[in-house]
Amino acid sequence: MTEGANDGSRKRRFARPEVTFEENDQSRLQQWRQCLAQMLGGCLVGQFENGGNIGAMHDQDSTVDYAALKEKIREAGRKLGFAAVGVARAEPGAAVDKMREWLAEGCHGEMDYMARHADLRANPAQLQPGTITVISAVIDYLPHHETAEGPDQAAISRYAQGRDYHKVVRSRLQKLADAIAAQIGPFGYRVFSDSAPVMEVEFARQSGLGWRGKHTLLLSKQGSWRFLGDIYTDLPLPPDEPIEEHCGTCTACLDACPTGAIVAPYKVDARRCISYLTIELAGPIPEEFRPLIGNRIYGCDDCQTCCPWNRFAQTGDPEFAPRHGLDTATLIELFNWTEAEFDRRLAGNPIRRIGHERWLRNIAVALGNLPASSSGAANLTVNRKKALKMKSDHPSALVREHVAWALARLEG
Ligand code: B12
Ligand code: SF4
Ligand code: SF4
Repeated sequence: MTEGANDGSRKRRFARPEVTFEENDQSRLQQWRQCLAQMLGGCLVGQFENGGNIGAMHDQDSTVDYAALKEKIREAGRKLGFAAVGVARAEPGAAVDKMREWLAEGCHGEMDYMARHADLRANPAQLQPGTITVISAVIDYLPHHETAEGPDQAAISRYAQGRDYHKVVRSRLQKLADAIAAQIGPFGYRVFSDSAPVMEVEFARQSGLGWRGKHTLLLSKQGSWRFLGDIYTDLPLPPDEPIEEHCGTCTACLDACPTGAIVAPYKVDARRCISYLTIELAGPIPEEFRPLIGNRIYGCDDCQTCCPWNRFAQTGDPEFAPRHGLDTATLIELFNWTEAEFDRRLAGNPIRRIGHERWLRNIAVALGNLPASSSGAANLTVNRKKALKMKSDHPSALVREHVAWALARLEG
């Protein structure tokens, strides 16, 4: 899962260039003002109305109790559905050197933007001038505890079975920013969720929202099925303390990874990761990985399903509940979606971003990976071959090549 190409495209710049916000923020702000007043006690809403311009930077004010403000922000965050909110200094520290090593080794594969934007990632104030503080927030997304193990079932990673988190998380962060403005007046900020070069896991870790698991994701005693989002801001909020790590001697995620992508604790070589291979990679999936992908057609959850801490995870926000039967669909059913159906059914879902061609590429690979032992394997093979042959002359060379690979495997 990676950053949206450009979160600035739908934003309008106002008088002060350091702050951007979405087109309809002013009208949304009006609607929200009433409920924000209730949420945060309403004391400064009048001032906000008079102050007006959210595009201004925050004038540091010795009369503001920033520690108390932080607690109010946390409380407002909880009311907006965030599982937790924390604060860090806008200094990613030692994680930057590790990121540069990772890039130097080429672990980012074809995700060129990771290398291109490394400096912005390392320097928050370069991305958003005036930034001194990061407000980190997490939203739980676990849609259910089921795993896609039926012989003809498609495995779609859990984060992608419901609504697109980029929009949901950023829209809630915007509401949180509105709530802060209602409290203290205009301040400088920008909201992100996997939408710009931001070291989200590192800031969440520094904010005390969890520790970094050996799979590199943010992990907490409530598990790792959480989306992260951030507000870069010029508010001098006091930072929270990081929490203790609790991976101990466990190596379950390293052992469970089907492709050996967690090459060392705290290090994922994206080029081997099924999430990268099925989502980020535009061209052919290297043949050595195809058999290892199994029935995973979009992303992979194995390093999380095996994690002992996820036994305690609760079902997440209803926004991320499965839609269009993506939790139970069969490979053949999804393979037969026309491009128009793909576009229509997946509107508002992150999968749509990969496009129909990569979708067919991924499903072709999964169709070629017959489960090792399943009753009715002969029937399965016949049905799969039939579906694959229907796409043998697909206009896309990428699809044709993966279909041919799958057919050869089923025949061999
Ligand atoms: C690029 C990216 C990917 C890439 C690379 C993943 C990776 N681990 O680097 C790919 C496409 C493979 C990917 C996959 C997934 N992703 Co992704 N991804 C990102 C993205 C855009 C950037 C992450 C990044 O900077 N990676 C680069 C490396 C250098 O950074 P790093 O792993 O964080 O840590 C390095 C150093 O900091 C250092 N380090 C840091 N601390 C420490 C500590 C010690 C002791 C040591 C030794 C080293 C060390 O070690 C690493 C270098 O080896 C973030 C969003 C964002 N803007 O942050 C989402 C994000 C990390 N992804 C997310 C998710 C959900 C996933 C998937 C689960 C999706 C799926 N189901 O398929 C998988 C999980 C795979 C995995 N185990 O990482 C979520 C994670 C939420 C969480 N709970 O942490 C994020 C935060 C998006 C979001 N806003 O919610 N992703
Ligand atoms: S997402 Fe899957 S392939 Fe990627 S590191 Fe985790 S277990 Fe390995
Ligand atoms: S599986 Fe074990 S090592 Fe991996 S993140 Fe979970 S607790 Fe840590």
